[in-house]
Amino acid sequence: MNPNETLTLALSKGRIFDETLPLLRAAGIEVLEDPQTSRRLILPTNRPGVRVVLVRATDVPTYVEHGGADLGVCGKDTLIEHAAAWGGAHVGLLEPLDLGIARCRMSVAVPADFDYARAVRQGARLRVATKYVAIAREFFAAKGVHVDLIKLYGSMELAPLTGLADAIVDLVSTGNTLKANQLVEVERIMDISARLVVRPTALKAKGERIRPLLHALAVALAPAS
Ligand code: PRT
Ligand code: MG
Repeated sequence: MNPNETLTLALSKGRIFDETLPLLRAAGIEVLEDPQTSRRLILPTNRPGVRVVLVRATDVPTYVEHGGADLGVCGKDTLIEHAAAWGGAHVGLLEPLDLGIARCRMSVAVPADFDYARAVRQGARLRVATKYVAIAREFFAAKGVHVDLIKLYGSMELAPLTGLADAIVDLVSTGNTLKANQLVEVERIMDISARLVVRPTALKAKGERIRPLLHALAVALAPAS
């Protein structure tokens, strides 16, 4: 099939894939292979000309922006950090739908025995470990708290336990991970959910295919009345 006629949707394995599947199904799209059992990175669907590509969650905006995919699903956290990585410069992505899936919150957490409120009141300089440097920088700057940000790529929870940091900024959903590591949530920075993103040039070139899909997804999201 002519690549100009193919619609490519970028998803990441795990919760984004799992939670997007029912929405696609409601929009009439069945993904024909299971990423748990298949090693393929390009998955066919029941719709000729619609395919899914599996990429790292943090690579979804890049794939969509640069034409590796036409649409994608990724967390608002990822979108904010992606935009900031480019100096807040214009990122060529439209965000037409909040899919309301993969919900969680971005929070500040500290060891249970650390008096965060007191440290902030006293104007202490906090060492904060996070994967979400842009969100953390913006949040503490707005609060007028001085921070040394320590960029990590995973297991943020470990940082305060080893003395690497005083606090972390991370995603929280059930709170079980924090609890298991004797950390407590002391600030809720923002609520997070996954968004559908589209490249504007794809919408222009393939609008007759993309718009009905956006519409069907929006209908699937609408609360049943
Ligand atoms: O895992 P990988 O390094 O490949 O990439 P990723 O972590 O970016 O991907 P993935 O699939 O883990 O997350 C994709 C998106 O899901 C994120 O960008 C968020 O928008 C969203 N999401 C929703 C979450 C969570 N909930 C979540 N709980 N992403 C991560 N977590 C982690 C959190 O970082 C912490 O380690 O789960 C842990 C906390 O969970 P609770 O339930 O113990 O509070
Ligand atoms: Mg993860």
